[in-house]
Amino acid sequence: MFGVKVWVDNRSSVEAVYADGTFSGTVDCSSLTEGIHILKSQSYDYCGHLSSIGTVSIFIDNTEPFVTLGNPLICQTSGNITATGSATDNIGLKYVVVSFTGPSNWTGTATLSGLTSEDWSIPTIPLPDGDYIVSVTSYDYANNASVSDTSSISIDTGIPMCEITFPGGDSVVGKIFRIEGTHRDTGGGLSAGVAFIRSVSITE
Ligand SMILES: [Ca+2]
Ligand SMILES: [Ca+2]
Repeated sequence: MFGVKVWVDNRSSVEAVYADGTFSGTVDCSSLTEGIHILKSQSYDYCGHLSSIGTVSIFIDNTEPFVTLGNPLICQTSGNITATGSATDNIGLKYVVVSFTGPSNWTGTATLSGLTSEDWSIPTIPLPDGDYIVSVTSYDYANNASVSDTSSISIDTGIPMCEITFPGGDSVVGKIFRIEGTHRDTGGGLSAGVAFIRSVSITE
């Protein structure tokens, strides 16, 4: 019988998988308090010989980080989008991932800045027109993850157009006359079609 035992502090051990001079396994510390603990390992052989106990100091972090999406992304008239926000953790942030889901998807890792690494931002990214859902996920060094509230954004680079189609130019009209026109737009703003102005009163 030979193998490796791994345990935390003085609690019950788990048997680690031994293979080719290395060992690996999973240690469940969900019942332990946050903070500093000692991870220990010891190997044993067929004759019952025991190795010295190896120790590693670990910090158990069960607290999820917190992340927010900063600048309100309501309606962008440019397809070049950026986003900023903040994130915090009790120990430290590992990274922040930002995702745009819509007509074209974009996912990238934000840049953390500031003395406390609490501010994040993404570079300017080009996205085609349409409606997008933006979400931000932060990870700490223990791989605890936290997702921000999602935000919606409409990217609309299409400029609306409006023109009078009736009466035509140089028309002779009475005091009261009918007017017709069309408006068109792209990018999720006005919908294409024909609009009728029901009544207009013009005074000098
Ligand atoms: Ca944490
Ligand atoms: Ca538009």
